[in-house]
Amino acid sequence: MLNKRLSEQDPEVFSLVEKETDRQNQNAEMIASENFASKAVMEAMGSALTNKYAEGLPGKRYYGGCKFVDVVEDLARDRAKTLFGADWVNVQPHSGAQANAAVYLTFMKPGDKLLGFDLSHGGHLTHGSPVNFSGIMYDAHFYGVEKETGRLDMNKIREKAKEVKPRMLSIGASAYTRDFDYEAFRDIADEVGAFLWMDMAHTAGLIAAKLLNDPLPWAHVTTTTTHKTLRGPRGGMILVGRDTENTIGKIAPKSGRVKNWGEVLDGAVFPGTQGGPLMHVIAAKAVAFGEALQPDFKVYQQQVLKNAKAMAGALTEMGYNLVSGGTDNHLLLIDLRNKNITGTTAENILGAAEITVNKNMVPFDTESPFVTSGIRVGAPAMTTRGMKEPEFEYLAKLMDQVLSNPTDEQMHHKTAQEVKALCERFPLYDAVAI
Ligand code: DSN
Repeated sequence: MLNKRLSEQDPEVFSLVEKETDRQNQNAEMIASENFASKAVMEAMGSALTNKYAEGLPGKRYYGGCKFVDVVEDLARDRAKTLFGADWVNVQPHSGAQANAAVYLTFMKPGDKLLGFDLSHGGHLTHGSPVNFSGIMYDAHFYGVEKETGRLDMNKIREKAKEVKPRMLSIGASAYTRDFDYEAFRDIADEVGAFLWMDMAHTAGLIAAKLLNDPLPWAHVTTTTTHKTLRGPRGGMILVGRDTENTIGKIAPKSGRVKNWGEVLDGAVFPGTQGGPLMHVIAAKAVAFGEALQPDFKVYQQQVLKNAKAMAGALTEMGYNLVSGGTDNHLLLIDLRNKNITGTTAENILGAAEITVNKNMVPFDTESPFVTSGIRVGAPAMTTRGMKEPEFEYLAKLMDQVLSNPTDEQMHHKTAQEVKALCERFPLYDAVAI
């Protein structure tokens, strides 16, 4: 039983894995937070390291038999430090939300004030939404984008921070198409005596490639997922930049027992919010960080930006209304109100045409979060397949032919065939991805 392949041991699950792999192979994957990990990353995730308990940190575990996984975790930590220029990292968070939970546990007490980017303007659930632990346990306040520009106004954020006086000021988004001014955020945090936390989950790959501003010199703590633009396994990570020791110390002097803030954050991951680390995923993170340190990773990220811009240009020419007027990163947020179509309908009909996007609130949305007025579209996954500007312009045209004919099922079917033909020109995985 132990050495049987999945196809032999469990044909039912094997067949579903096969179908999902085929779907990924034949589909235009445009969800901005998704990407395709390499086979090497997936192989590490499917390895015998899944069997190992290793609570604690390399060299300080609560279990025997950790001599090899210790080296794996050290490799992951060292590579992440090199990639982001960090002083300290923890690679154990099972997800971005788990990484964020450890940040709250470190810097906030229940009831403390948070000032975060409003989810309905492009922020994230774990930045104070009332339905998430961050909004339930902490006193969450929000800043958002300006109605006229779709962009953040740092003067307005400063005013809000002076009014709220938060214990922690958070940055980071799941649907914001512009870069952040970290220096200005830090200046505001210093003025009001707040910790500054950046959640770079969406843009970590672009930041690693030095194509977007770097938060690490400015934020006291930075979190990320490892599977979006960073193109690794599903998981999370916490990082601390070079200057953090001194700057955090000024806000919250250390207690006698605390040697450094990295140590406090380590404790907030385990035993604070997690049990045993997923050593197979940590091995896959090490592989992904190794890939991201290669020169072709930067070329990939440059192409992500070019592709997102090409698609933004093509959609704008076809009369689509992009929030903020375009993009500086890997994603577009399309306000469909001038096309008389909701986000839900758009997601469904594009899905029928094998183009996968997600419905998304646009700032000042008039529809509910279940309906929405917009869709979010991202370039990372199709860029990983090797597509460039002409293919992204073509994808924009295919999206338009569906969105302009919302009830024409024949057109959706025809588009699905065109998507399939395009995908066949840019092969992804072999028949089964394991
Ligand atoms: N679910 C992710 C996204 O789609 O942006 C954020 O956690």
